Amino acid sequence: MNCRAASITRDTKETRVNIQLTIDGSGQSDVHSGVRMFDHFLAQIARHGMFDLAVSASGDDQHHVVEDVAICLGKAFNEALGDKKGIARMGHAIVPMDEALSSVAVDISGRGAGYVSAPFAGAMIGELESDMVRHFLRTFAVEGRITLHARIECGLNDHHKAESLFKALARALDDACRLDTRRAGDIPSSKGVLEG
Ligand SMILES: [Mn+2]
Repeated sequence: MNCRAASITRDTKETRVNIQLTIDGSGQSDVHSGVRMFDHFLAQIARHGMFDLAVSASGDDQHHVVEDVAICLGKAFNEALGDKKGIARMGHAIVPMDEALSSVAVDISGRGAGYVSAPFAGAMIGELESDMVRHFLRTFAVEGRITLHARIECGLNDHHKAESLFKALARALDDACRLDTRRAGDIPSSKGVLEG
């Protein structure tokens, strides 16, 4: 099997981001964005998706850093999946964390769109602006050319709500990216192509 991996670098006046992603990994992560709570949530994607993920990011503003990490992570998935031959394509997960419950469904469709319902009680989760969770998911979906539906179903604690959402994202992506040997390398679309 080819190594499904990508390295993405983005260098602008606002941020510098480097991401290395291995789809068929072991859940290892090395994440440094300058926003510890964001690092914590990104690490969940690797750990529970069984991806290997290295993120190095810095910038002038938290909003810019989160946005540009989302852009680069989306591009990394899109590039690492290549022509998407043999992948399961769709995946979903419902993941609790204590009183919180989140659901994520993804379709690696070639059409990027994020539909996110993630209400938080407070403006901040640790040092992460709460609304950045929604912005991250939508930007990731667009750049990854992934159709993504993400919902916090219930919960009281904002940290629990966000963490269950990232864990559900991880499990859904793992499911959708897996190679289905029954497809024998076919592209899982009646059109014969998954663009992007
Ligand atoms: Mn936590």
